[in-house]
Amino acid sequence: MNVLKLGGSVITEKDRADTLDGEALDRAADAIADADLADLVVVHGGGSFGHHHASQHGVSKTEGSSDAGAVVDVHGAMKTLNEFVLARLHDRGVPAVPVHPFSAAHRDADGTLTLPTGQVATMLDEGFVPVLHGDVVAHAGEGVTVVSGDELSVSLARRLDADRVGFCSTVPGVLDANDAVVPSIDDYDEVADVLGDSDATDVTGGMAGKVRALLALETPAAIFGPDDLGAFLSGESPGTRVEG
Ligand code: IP8
Repeated sequence: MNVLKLGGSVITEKDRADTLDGEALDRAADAIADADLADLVVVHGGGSFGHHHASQHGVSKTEGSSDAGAVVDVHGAMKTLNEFVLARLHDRGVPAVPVHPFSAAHRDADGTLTLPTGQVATMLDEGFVPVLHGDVVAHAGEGVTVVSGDELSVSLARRLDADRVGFCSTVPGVLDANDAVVPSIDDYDEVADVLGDSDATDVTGGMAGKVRALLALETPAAIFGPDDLGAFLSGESPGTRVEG
C-alpha cells in the first residue's frame, strides 16, 4: 500500500484565503487517475483553507482551542477542500472516499497522535481510495490542536505497514545550498547544514520536519514536486529519496 501526501500549497493558492489552485489540482487528479489505484491512500494538507482559519483562531500543532466555533470553522474549511479534491477525482473515475481525522483521531497530553486505521484498511480492501486531510483533533488538556497531513501520512504508513510514502511538495525535492535536488538522504547530518539543526523544533511543518519524520519511518519515502507525481505513482522514486 502506498501513501501519497499532496501538499496544501500544491493544490491551493497559498496567499488567498479559501482559494483552490484548480489547474494544479486538475493535474494532480489526472496523475492519480492514470495510476494503478490498488492500495493507494491520499492525504492532503490545508493550504489556504486550513491554515488561514487555524491562524485566525490561534490554533496550531501546539496551541490549542476549546472554542467549538473554532473547531467547526477549521474542520469545515478542511472538509470543503476535501470535497473539492474528491470531486476532481470522481470526475476522472477514481473511487475516492473521505476520511475526516477530527472524528477518528486524538492526541494524548504529550501530543502523541493516535489514528485508528481499521476503517482505512477496510476501505482499501473494498477498492476505495481513502482521502484524508490535515485537520483539528481533540488533544488532552488543550481542547483541539492542528494535525498536519505529514503527521497523518507517517502514522498511516506505520500502522498499515505501507510499501512507500510520497510527499508531493511545491519544490522538486530537498534542495542543497545551490538549489540542486539532493538525490537521497539516510542521515539527518547530511542535510543539517541546509535544513537547520536536527534538534530545532519544526513549528512551520517545513522541510526539516518532513525529513526527520520520514527518516524515523521504516518505509521508503520520496519528497518530490508536482511534475514528478506520475513518476512516484508508477513506482519510481523521484526527487529526494529518504530512507532511515
Ligand atoms: O497543511 C494542516 O495540514 P498541513 C491542516 O498538512 C490545518 O500542515 C487544519 C491547518
